[in-house]
Amino acid sequence: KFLLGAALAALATGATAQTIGFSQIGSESGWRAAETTVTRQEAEERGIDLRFSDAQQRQENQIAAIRSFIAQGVDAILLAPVVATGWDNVLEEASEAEIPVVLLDRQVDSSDDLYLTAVGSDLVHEGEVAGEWLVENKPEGECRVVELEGTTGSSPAIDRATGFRNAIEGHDDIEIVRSQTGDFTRSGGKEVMESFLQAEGGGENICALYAHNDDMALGAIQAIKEAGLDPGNDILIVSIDAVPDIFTAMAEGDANATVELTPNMAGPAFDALEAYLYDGTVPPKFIQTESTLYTQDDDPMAEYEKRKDLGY
Ligand code: GZL
Repeated sequence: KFLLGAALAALATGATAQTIGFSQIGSESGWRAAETTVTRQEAEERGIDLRFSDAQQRQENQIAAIRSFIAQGVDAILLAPVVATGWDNVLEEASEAEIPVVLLDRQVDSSDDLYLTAVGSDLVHEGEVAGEWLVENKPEGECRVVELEGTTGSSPAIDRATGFRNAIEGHDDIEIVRSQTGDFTRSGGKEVMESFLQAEGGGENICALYAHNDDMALGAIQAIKEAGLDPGNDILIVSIDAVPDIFTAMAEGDANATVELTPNMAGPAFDALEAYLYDGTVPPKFIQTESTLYTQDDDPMAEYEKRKDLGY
């Protein structure tokens, strides 16, 4: 109560708005690095004292960071949860300390009583957009697809797999023949794509790659080239995030389509927190960000220019 009162008093006097702890997953992808950059910028603009923790993609480090933020008596916590399960206890502790938690870019299986709101895209819909692009752009006949999944147990890996399968359902000439996690990293995408190529006769009979993020697709493109094949033509490449480097790949004909994920989850999160801390406005449990498809027809280098300085 005291904390909330202090925060309200501070806000009422227009003093420094809030001290907010941010438990970030890590920097596994260009998109994640951009999210961190944008969050710092948004906090700076709002006069928020941002306490930042990089968990190196380990849930135990995130849990420890949240406990530290509670001990510091922060006014609120941002959490990008690396996986969907295992959060009940620490979220209960934040709730008991009356510190609101806002989820960024991934979801948790915990009861939504345990967080104020979640800011993110419709992860299932992203997978559907990717799958629909393949349905409409695949070559005639059978299309054997390999899939690079995100971090095992993360809500984007689960939901993007679901969405893609929703879209290709009923199209019997499209078949996902191999799926494996590349952990959302370029190196992971390259290593797993190398194994897919070896397992699939050098890649001659792979029609398309669906990667849950652009960084894994970019790693896979390297592996496809090293195998002597032409990414974007011999093997179609569809992924998610819309990072700058996927647009240069598109301009070179090495990638075909991406679904944009904004790195600015913090803006809506800070807005919701200020409304909540300042005048008790309770936000909806989910604040959805847009998902837009970009292909080689959308002037990729212009899209690259728009994004190249955003901290990816
Ligand atoms: C999705 C987000 C994913 C990005 C990846 O909302 O959690 O995590 O698509 C990142 O680039 O690793």
